[in-house]
Amino acid sequence: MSTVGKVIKCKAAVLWEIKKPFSIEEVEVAPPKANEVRIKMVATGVCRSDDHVISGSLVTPLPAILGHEAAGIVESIGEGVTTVKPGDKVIPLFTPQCRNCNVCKHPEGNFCLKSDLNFSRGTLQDGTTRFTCRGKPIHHFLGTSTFSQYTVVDEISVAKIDAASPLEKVCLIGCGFTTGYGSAVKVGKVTPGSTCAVFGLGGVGLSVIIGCKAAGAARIIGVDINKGKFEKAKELGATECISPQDFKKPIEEVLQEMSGGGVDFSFEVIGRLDTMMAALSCCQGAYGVSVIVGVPPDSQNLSLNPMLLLGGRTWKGAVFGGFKSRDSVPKLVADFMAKKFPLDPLITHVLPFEKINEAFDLLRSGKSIRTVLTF
Ligand code: CND
Ligand code: ZN
Ligand code: ZN
Repeated sequence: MSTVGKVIKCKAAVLWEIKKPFSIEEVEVAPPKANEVRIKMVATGVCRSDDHVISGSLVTPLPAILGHEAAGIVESIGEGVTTVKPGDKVIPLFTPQCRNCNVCKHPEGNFCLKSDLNFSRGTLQDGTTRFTCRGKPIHHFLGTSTFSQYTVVDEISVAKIDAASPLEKVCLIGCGFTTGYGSAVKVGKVTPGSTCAVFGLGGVGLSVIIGCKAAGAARIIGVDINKGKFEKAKELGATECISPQDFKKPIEEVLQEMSGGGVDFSFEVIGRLDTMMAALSCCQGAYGVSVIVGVPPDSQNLSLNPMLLLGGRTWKGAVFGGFKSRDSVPKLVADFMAKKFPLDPLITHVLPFEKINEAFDLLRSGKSIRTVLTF
């Protein structure tokens, strides 16, 4: 029986309050309104940004259905939707691309003004939600909410992808891979022969390494306090790996010495203020480029001596690897299908969706890179 136009009852992982596990609930998912798309989820990755919500360091209205790294199949579309149709394989986009705002019209910008990261409303673009649980409206997260068997997204937050693509792998193109890879090739613009330092060797940091290698970096130094991450980092292109805990002096000094005065490119892929400063300081003072990829703790500031920048260093950051999402995601999926980059090494665990709390425990204990939850 067709579900088009009807409310769908299905399972979702609801986060009722911070610092608590998800609760698997029956939720009601309303049909898509105009310019919206309802998606049957097939696979979703677990990214540290979702965990930042649980820990309270990334603030979004609760209760909510989190999840922002996924792939699925369009179940139905609302009035006026032209870019996807029922049956299409799609990736939901936590950074939308409205194609009308100043950012979307700028050749370099990708952080569309319609992104919910700007407002933290926890709704779709029309300001309302499509989820209900136990009679209560449940918030969306970043316009994606992929920890649900069905979700509704705005048309500006979804990209159609190759019908032959394996959704349980390309879901990583919805965040981790793209964010890391783009941070190297598009935001940092890593150059051939350069020396790079990557702070944080999780799914996003390892994807930065894949990008640095693809861009032709000669040396890629991985930095992590969990030495269990070193082997995979080397497999993906790191030429050396170090732990700050093995040195008495600050890690930025160690990296300056290792690179003869400072690395060309550094990336912070953890989400901590101290490592953001270390990453900035370790890059060469006249031409080094440091990129913030990690999501910092809510409402905290850094103070720095402007001399760090006066000599010519560049300090920048980006969401979603600087990629314009709707334009780039289908191309990245095509590149994956053409074997231009790997995703398999990033996927260490595959679990049924119901085991979502186990997946987060694996992430927190440092045992997983990416766990893919399948529906
Ligand atoms: P994950 O937790 O898998 O990796 C972080 C790594 O950092 C782990 O290997 C830790 O061992 C390591 N680490 C922790 N503390 C330290 C420390 N003090 N010194 C050195 N290493 C340390 O996280 P992930 O790869 O999923 O995500 C990384 C960050 O990227 C995180 O902050 C996440 O929120 C952010 C992110 C950003 C964006 C974006 O668009 N900019 C999108 N998604 C995720
Ligand atoms: Zn826009
Ligand atoms: Zn993410």
